Amino acid sequence: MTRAELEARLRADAEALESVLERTMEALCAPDLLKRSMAYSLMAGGKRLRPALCLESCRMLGGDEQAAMTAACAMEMIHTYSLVHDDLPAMDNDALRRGQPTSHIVFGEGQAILAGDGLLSLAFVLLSSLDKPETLRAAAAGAFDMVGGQCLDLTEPEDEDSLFEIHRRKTGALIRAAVLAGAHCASPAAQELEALERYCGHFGLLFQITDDMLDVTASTETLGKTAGKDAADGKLTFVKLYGLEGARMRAEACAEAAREALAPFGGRAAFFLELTEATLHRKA
Ligand code: GRG
Repeated sequence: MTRAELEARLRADAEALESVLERTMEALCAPDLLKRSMAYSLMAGGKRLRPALCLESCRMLGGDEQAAMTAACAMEMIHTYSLVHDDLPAMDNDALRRGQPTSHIVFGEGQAILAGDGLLSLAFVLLSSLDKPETLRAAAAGAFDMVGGQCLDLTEPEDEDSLFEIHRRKTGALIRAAVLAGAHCASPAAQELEALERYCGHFGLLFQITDDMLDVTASTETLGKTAGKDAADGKLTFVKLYGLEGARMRAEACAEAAREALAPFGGRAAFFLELTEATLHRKA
């Protein structure tokens, strides 16, 4: 798969996702303010990475794409909830996300908390409608692990081991959940699941290391969130730990290990191979 083909596929996946998200939000029976605050963050764009991972792992294994689309919507809702809550004054206290003022700036803190609660709950309403226990279990485990990562992050890690542990949970768990939720919309063999889990471990770390690199190399405008915030807050990041060049080398090693993990899938892994390469060199 070429870079242009990858980008076209990501765009198509995102467009399909957004139209289902829009319909889902319109059909929602809830107070108008809650619907508006949930939709405000959910429909604000973003890379839609987790839905793409979910849809593409299902596709790679020849599964039920309609079920994967429902799971993909749920994954994006869980992800968006985590961003809304992470931006709250009690957490990371950020005013900009996905290129627009954060939920608590627009709706107030109470409503932002509820918008996140609503998104998380709705995700599980969708997942429970699927009658696919493994998909539900993968998403639930990922969401729970992510909360654990955030809990550890609030304790301000000081060493390398705790930084890896936090990001395995905080970033890695939802990426893994998205891939496995999609895979379970097919009938994956045990070896395929093991290979996907290995891939997710390396890809999740790659995604976080490049996220830390972008915090110091990219602009607020490009990122749609406040650039340089980690450094300004004195946070321990992979860049602080290894330096920019060291972080780049770690990212390359992660990408290489991620590619190796995909070997059992042969040509079927074309999307994931190119996504790994694109993530290594991402600019946003
Ligand atoms: C509040 C329970 C709770 C969890 C918060 C997601 C998160 C955990 C914190 C956000 C800060 C952060 C750097 C998290 C690591 C994961 C990450 C890189 C999130 C941003 O994901 P992108 O870049 O965002 O895919 P878009 O907006 O493109 O979807």
